[in-house]
Amino acid sequence: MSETRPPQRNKRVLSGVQPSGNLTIGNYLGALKQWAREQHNYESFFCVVDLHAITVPYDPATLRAKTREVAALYLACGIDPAISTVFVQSHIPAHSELAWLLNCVTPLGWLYRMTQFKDKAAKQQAESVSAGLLNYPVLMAADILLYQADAVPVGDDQRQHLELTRDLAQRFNHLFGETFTIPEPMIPPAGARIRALDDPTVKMSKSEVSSEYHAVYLLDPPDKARKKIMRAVTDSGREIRFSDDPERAGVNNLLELYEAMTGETREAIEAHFATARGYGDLKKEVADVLIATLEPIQARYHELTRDVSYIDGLLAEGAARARVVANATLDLVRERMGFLKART
Ligand code: ATP
Ligand code: LTN
Repeated sequence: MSETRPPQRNKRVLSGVQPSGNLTIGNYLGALKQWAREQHNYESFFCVVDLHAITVPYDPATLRAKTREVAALYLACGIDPAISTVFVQSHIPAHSELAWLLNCVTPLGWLYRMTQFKDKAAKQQAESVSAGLLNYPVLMAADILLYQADAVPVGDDQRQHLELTRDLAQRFNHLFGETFTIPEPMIPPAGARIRALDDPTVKMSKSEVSSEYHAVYLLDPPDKARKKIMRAVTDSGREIRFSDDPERAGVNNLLELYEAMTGETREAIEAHFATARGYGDLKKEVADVLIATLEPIQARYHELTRDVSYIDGLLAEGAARARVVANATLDLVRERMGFLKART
């Protein structure tokens, strides 16, 4: 008897962003820029993870508007819907169903340990922290494992969630037999953890905005983006060098932004700024590069959103493609877990 082998397929990536606010330059450099590059090397699935965005208090009308906006920004940042599958997570019920099934094989201790849960829970009244916030990483694991993704391009803050996804996939495979591909994190060498401009001790975030000068948004007009960079918190020194010193985190962050946007080496960047007169010169150049980075994204965004039905149509096509892959995995999971098949 000949051995049956799984059919050969291209390596896959899957990733997503929550429609929980305005996309920042951190989201672009940590995630979307990698997606646009890797879509040429992998069969790619990019979803707007709306089910994740409801794990903290939110407004329904804003969620709906942001879901479309985030999808349009994926395309504006260079995701090509002709080669990548772009869809909305809640359009594929398999995500919620697999999340439930995986919840039943996830030890609670793994979830209580997650730093994102601890951080986000600490910011709310204890009684208003939802069970969904605790289960958030299980839903993320379901997103990834449904598509049998080989790699997951994300920023550095998602490392721990990826580790949990891998542990969960291994546990499932061990309990029920080989089912899931074990995914690898794909974290960019530069720009994986952009810090807040108003407080370089914390991550730049789209939903936790401490002041008007916290983040540069992808849709900020050029003068606003420039003003935010010019006001970025630095220190009282003048040396323009990469540094791990927490006292110098502000300047380091500006240099990392420059590094991630230009793709130049750290040596070349330090040499370039060796003759600068002070942080003002650095800020001016970072702002120039930033505005040049945002300009084509914004132009494409405005072009794409002239007709909202265009985005909705693409999302329908994306969902149709994603559904086939997701349902095939879900069928296998149901069988492995011992569910009786419904007669059709
Ligand atoms: P929220 O504040 O709503 O929790 P967020 O801004 O952290 O959101 P997510 O939707 O959670 O954004 O993340 C989307 C992607 O962007 C993830 O891959 C994440 O790692 C990446 N990312 C988010 N913030 C940054 C940042 N400051 N630097 C680099 N990458 C980031
Ligand atoms: N938790 C992720 C968002 C996310 C995600 C995913 C990322 C949800 N599902 C699947 C990669 C793959 C975050 O960035 N906060």
